[in-house]
Amino acid sequence: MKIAGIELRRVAMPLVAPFRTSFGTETERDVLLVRVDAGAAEGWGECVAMSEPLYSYEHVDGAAEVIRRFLVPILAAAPSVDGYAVGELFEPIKGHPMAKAAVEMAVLDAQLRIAGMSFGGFLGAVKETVPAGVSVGIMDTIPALLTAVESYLAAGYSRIKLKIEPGWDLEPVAAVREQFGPDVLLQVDANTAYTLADARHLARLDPYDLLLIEQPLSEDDMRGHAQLARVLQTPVCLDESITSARAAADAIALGACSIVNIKPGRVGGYLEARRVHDVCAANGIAVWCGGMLETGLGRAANIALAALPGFVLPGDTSASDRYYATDITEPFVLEDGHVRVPTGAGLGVTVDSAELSARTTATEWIPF
Ligand code: OSB
Ligand code: MG
Repeated sequence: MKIAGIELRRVAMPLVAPFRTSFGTETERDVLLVRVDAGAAEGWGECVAMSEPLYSYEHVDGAAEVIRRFLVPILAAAPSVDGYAVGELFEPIKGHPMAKAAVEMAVLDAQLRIAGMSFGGFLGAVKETVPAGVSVGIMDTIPALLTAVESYLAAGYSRIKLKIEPGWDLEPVAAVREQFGPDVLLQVDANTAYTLADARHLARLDPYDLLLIEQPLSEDDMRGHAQLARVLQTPVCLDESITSARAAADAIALGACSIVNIKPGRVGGYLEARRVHDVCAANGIAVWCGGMLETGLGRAANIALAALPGFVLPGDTSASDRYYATDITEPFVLEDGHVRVPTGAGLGVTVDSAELSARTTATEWIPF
């Protein structure tokens, strides 16, 4: 495939409600989009880096700089490019998986739109719909949390994930269990807010029969997670720590987790995400698809990925209206607690150009 150029576009997406985690509060998603012009088709990529380096070391301005300064020249110098070539071409550049993933996604989208093949078909999706979970932020009060959880359950979400941090862990979990009963699929996500010294405290979550506890310790603390996993009954799931298929293999071998959250941006793209899935499947490790408050573009690709056979737990693949009043593509909606895997060519969703223009804060065209 021959590429004429790449457009970097910044889009401001106000969230329907503030989203608070142990690392900060988001009220507006500052999204970096990558548009590849391949002549016969254009392809879209969404960079999941956040405005500040609080979830991981990447941030939106940094990702844009890495793309324009290092990744685009590599692609521009290649005689021909496809989705598989992108990862190999970017190998010499260390790190910056979210920047790389956004470019790879855009190239794959263009290539698949030209080939008339869907993202799901390309990745190996085996389902037409996937169950949708929802990630519920830290709230000011327990009643506010219970109101939010009640409305998500009423909407049909099949799994609730509560964000936790020291001071907001046992009480919210106990309150949700007490209010909504033992049958609700419930899990927690600490986003690295604890240390191994909190092991006994975290073991007090055991009686609540949680599906998993996600990333309790630091990103680079594999051994700590292995030690923690030995004292908790709640299964340990890793998010931030799983930066590649190799990291997943290491974590599994060490006993650092028994479940893996797969986020394509965090591992450098959808092809590496599929390799993480394959490593986990080969080891009998359950996976689910994480989210980064994506627009309809990233959501479409995540939902396609979540339809692979190893994704046996509901993901953070919520309906669009959980995040945005209006999206830049047609919205994903809940159907009986599920979202539908797009079947059209490429991502299978169409950008609403009026909506996109209205939300755009900056554009930059880089010809090849
Ligand atoms: O840790 O999974 C996380 C959002 C931003 C950054 C990190 C995380 C999250 C979420 C929300 O939990 C997932 C979503 O619904 O998109
Ligand atoms: Mg997480």
